[in-house]
Amino acid sequence: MNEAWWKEATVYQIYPRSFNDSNEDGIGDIPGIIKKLDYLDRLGVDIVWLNPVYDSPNVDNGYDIRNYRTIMDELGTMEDWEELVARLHERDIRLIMDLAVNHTSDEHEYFCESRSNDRHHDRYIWRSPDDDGPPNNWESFFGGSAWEYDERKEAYYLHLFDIKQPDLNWQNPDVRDDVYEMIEWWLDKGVDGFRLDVINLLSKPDDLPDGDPDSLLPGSEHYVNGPRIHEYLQEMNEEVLEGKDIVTVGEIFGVNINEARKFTSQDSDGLDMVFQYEHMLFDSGYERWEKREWELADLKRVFSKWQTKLRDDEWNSLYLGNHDQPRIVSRFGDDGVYRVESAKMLATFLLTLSGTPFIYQGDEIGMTNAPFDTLADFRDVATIKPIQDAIRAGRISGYEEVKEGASFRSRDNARTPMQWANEEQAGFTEGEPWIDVNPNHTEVNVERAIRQRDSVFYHYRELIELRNDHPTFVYGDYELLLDDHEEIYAFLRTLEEERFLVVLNFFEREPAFDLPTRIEYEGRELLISNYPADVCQSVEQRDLHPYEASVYRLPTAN
Ligand code: TEU
Ligand code: CA
Repeated sequence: MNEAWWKEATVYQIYPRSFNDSNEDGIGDIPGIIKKLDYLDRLGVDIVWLNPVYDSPNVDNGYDIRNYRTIMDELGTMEDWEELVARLHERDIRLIMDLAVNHTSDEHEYFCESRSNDRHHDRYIWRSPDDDGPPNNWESFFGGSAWEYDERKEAYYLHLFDIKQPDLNWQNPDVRDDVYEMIEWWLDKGVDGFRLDVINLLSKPDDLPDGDPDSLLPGSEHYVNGPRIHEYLQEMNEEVLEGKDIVTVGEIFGVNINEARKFTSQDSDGLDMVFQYEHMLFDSGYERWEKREWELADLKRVFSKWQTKLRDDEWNSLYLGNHDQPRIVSRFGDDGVYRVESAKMLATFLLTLSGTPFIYQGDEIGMTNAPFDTLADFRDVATIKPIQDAIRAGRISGYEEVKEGASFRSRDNARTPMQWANEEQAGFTEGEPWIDVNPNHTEVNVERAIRQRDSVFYHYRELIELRNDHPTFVYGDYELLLDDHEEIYAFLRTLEEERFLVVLNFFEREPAFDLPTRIEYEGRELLISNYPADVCQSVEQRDLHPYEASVYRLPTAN
């Protein structure tokens, strides 16, 4: 058992634009975060992951970086950032920053030069036109060709994301050296680690071959874990990460567990953990607005694999949502009648598994998806552009046609302002928010959650405490029970003499719960539940309550 502080930690993800506005301009900012540190302390988290706060023209809310060493004006100053780190550290909370180095903004100094005067030409991926068309058929994550033609330069540049996010050319050692230097610079300023944005997309093959036109994302087969990816990450590790007391988590898109191992294994790339993507894909379809039904069997299959198949020197991250995904109660729970119960059930799931849990802001009060009645309600380029393109191409008649799926899947669901109180604009801002607050803030808000002893908030807090008190939840073995049950997800966590049983009902129905007879549960103790204790005492042969989540300590581990 290789112990580490970041394995035992609980992470809280802050999307700064939507967290708390301190100066009435409608945009969350760093001073706004500083005002809420008591709240984070109260929740009991150990690490904050901050989405990008660097200077940026904001086509992709900060993932289009213009200058890696300054803070975006709207979010505050470098002094504010320094104060944030100091205040967090005073409370023993560490800070990890977002490292987005697959691409920069097209307003980054080097891209401007590569465009206008050829200096730094090789830092980006420029290609001459091929028979008057783009160099290949690769498509952007945000829809349309991944190539943009520059009239003046008479060449195309590659952008896997927005037109204003040109991909860096990682083949160029100058690009890599700059990134390593920048990492050092932030480490010297006191950051405790990084979340590495789309880190497995850095390496593109030399000849840029066409992708399979029928695939979900033509071209991705060539740059997802491209030819030199592990070489680059090993180099980054050796140059700047290795041996430092920091934590790194790589976002790896479209990677199976065997591949993923190379990223986290200490004798390979040496990242501390990865965000795997499998459980984010099984309810999505070909189009951005497609919503497919998911089955509990899918969730069990994916989670059980990641719970059991990592080696001793490999580690897992745990997340159910983030700033790119629908709200977790709306997706995996119930955002209607059983909002509170299902939010607590998902919290129990997240915080009793092996790996480092990441809580996305607002999930700790059970925030839900938002309405988005018209296309104009959205702000996210990844939602708006594909719909506009489809309307323009005549593939759909208008937003109405795709509203149900698009409003469900939009990344903006996670980006509506944090709901602090039953006040104008949810207490997020005194001005006009950059994106509408969810109308249900009258009911779902922090103030109320803090007041009510049985709120989702306190459930998260208790689960975090439970995890801190029992290393079994962090390091113990995982064993799935009732494998084929369609509604109940139950598992054991065992470490030496300690054993816990976690029972989760993922639906509203009230299935009968029969434990396998080989499990010793005489003398069990209920540790936490989302229903009153007296109704959850018995585990053998009773019906579970809607969205029930109960955790028991079992007598021995044999
Ligand atoms: O996300 C990568 C990514 O693939 C997602 O945007 C994906 O398209 C989405 O999850 C599908 O629902 C990272 C960041 O998390 C995201 O916010 C950025 O937009 C993107 O990279 C580009 O930097
Ligand atoms: Ca502000």
